Amino acid sequence: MSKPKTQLQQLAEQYIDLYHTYSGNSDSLDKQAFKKMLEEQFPDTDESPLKQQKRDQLFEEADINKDGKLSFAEVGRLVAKFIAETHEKLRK
Ligand SMILES: [Ca+2]
Repeated sequence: MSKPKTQLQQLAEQYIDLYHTYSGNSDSLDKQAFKKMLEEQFPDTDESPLKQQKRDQLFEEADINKDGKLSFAEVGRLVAKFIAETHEKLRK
């Protein structure tokens, strides 16, 4: 019988699953896939023009190598930032 997975191993697998839900077989997220991810993972986000502008800005910031798509590592940085922000909020 294999050992139960540690919390960190489970977290890694969940992130990998999440990423591939939106990247499909392409191994990167384009703007459309990124939009879908934000809509589904943050369902209470409104769709005002301002929010769309923010989403585009978020995409540009996350796209470190400026190739117009988000790699596994680029989305990982965004998720790490989100986790850090959530942690900050919870500490208050
Ligand atoms: Ca990129």
